[in-house]
Amino acid sequence: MKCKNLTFENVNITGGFWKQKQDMNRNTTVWNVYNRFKETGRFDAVKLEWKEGDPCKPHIFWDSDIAKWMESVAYLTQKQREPELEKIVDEIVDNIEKAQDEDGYYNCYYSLFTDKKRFSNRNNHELYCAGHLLEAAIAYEKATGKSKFLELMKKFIAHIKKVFMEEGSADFVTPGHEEIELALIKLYDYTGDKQYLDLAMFFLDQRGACEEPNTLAEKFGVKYLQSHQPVRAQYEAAGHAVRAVYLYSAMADAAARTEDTELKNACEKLYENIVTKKMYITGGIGSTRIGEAFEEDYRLPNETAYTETCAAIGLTYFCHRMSQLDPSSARYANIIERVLYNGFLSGISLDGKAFFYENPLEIDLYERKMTADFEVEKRQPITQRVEIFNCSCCPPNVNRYLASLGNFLYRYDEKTVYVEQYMESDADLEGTRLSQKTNYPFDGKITLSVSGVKRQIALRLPSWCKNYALKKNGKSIDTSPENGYLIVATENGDILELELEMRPRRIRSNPHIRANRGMVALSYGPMIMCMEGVDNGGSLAGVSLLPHGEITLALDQTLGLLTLSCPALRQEAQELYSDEADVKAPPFTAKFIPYHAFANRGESNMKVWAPQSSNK
Ligand code: FUB
Ligand code: ZN
Repeated sequence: MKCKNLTFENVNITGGFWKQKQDMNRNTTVWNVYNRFKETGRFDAVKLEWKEGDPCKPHIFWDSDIAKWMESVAYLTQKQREPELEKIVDEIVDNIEKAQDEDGYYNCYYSLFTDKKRFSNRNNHELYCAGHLLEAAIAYEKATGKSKFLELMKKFIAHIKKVFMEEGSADFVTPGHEEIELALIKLYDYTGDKQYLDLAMFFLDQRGACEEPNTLAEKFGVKYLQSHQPVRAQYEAAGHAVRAVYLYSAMADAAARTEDTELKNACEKLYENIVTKKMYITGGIGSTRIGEAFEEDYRLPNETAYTETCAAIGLTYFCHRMSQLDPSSARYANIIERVLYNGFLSGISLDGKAFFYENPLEIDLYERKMTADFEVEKRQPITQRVEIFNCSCCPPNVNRYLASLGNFLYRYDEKTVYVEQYMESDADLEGTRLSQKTNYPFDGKITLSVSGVKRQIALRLPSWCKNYALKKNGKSIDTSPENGYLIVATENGDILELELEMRPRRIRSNPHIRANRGMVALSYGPMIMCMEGVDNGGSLAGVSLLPHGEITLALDQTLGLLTLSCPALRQEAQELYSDEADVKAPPFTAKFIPYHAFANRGESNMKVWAPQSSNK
């Protein structure tokens, strides 16, 4: 038996930090996204009633916005029926059925704007929308048993197969925005029908291997669409970050199903390149607004970090798939954890109503004000989350992600269960039942009760954790990590207690990252911390952290989050230039909150990386 990822259908997150997020998603976020999408015409566009002169002109990828939202409803429904939401999805499906062409083609934008030629503009997202609709349709049939949506989408896929694979009659060969590849592999897994894997392989094999239009290359560079080289020769993460990680996810999926070693090798190289040279400490990726793209190695500016929420989500998809290609290593789950608690979660407000598309690591309100009206190159990220964007891909991605978070907790084969993430939960892994109790990430204690079929348990030792204690049925066990896991033999009824030492850490970055030279960041457990002006007297300009001295931990009752207090100095206002001896920098205690919670108390300066003082 190959190592499998346990899917969220077999995992219930029952309490703690993530249950609160999942409840918020079910009760608030999904509805909020629905209401904003409804007001802006996204749901009604499917009715094909929009006319020139009406408000809310439909956009080329609105189908993908509502598809991701429908996929979220499917995941929520899988756990607990939601009749009101289900009714909305059923109505949309009825409208899609009406709008779908005889030949199977469906896209509400092209059906409204009939003067536009289908499959003529590679960058117009028809295949991207098809992929998201397909993912939603699979999820909806699984959750409800209703098959209409998936039947419609299978008809659409048959049309796509005909146009692209059989006739070659489209004006391009591979999608401008990847997504359909991974959706097709989901359909292959769900139906066992190899034609869907073949179509996914066609899109992967053709990418970069044939001549096709790349109209944005002049503006965003030839790598923008990841078709500058055949995929098996791509070793460096490049171009539009969301497109890239969706592609790499599909490549990893394909490699796992076809045992294509060249594809696997490319995935390993791409993974390595991202996590060692192109990823922020928060797990954010895609550093530049220009082309929403990866930049050169180590170019990770903080204030202008683009780090789209969808790209963070996509990185975890890629890592999750990589763990199937390399099952014995905990490295992928470590990155997933980094993204989850930081660069993903910063994308949503604490009340679950508003979103960041960009997730910068520094806000300087003065600088921000100066550049607000600049052209795209210099413009900085917004400083407050909003409920909807013109290009609103991130909010429904957050919806579907939170609703299916259980996907990331466990992997297993006949011998071992790998515990990847620590969340209070119950899980059933073909005979082995696990119950996790934990207050993580508030502390590092995890109790795991094992019942049913016996398998050894591999507990991930997070990369940030230096000390730990492990007990089985109350007795200490002395075990060293193997590839990042603590492996324990278990029997029915065993109870494992793992205590991961969490302590505040001072982190330095690779000196090649110019923006972070001489800087230090603080973390606690999986959480990267940040300073906000609201806690630290407004300006953060003169604050430097002392290299030694105790960093203390506290609970902020209002935010419901852990905070750190770090000995620091604050340089007082002075003349433009002064002798060092004249500069006054009295001691000061800097307060840090988890990065993911920044910008929840109004506009504020913010910093993840702060200068480290040379004073003792
Ligand atoms: O193009 C569709 C989505 O909108 C992308 O994934 C995002 O980066 C944004 O461009
Ligand atoms: Zn997005």
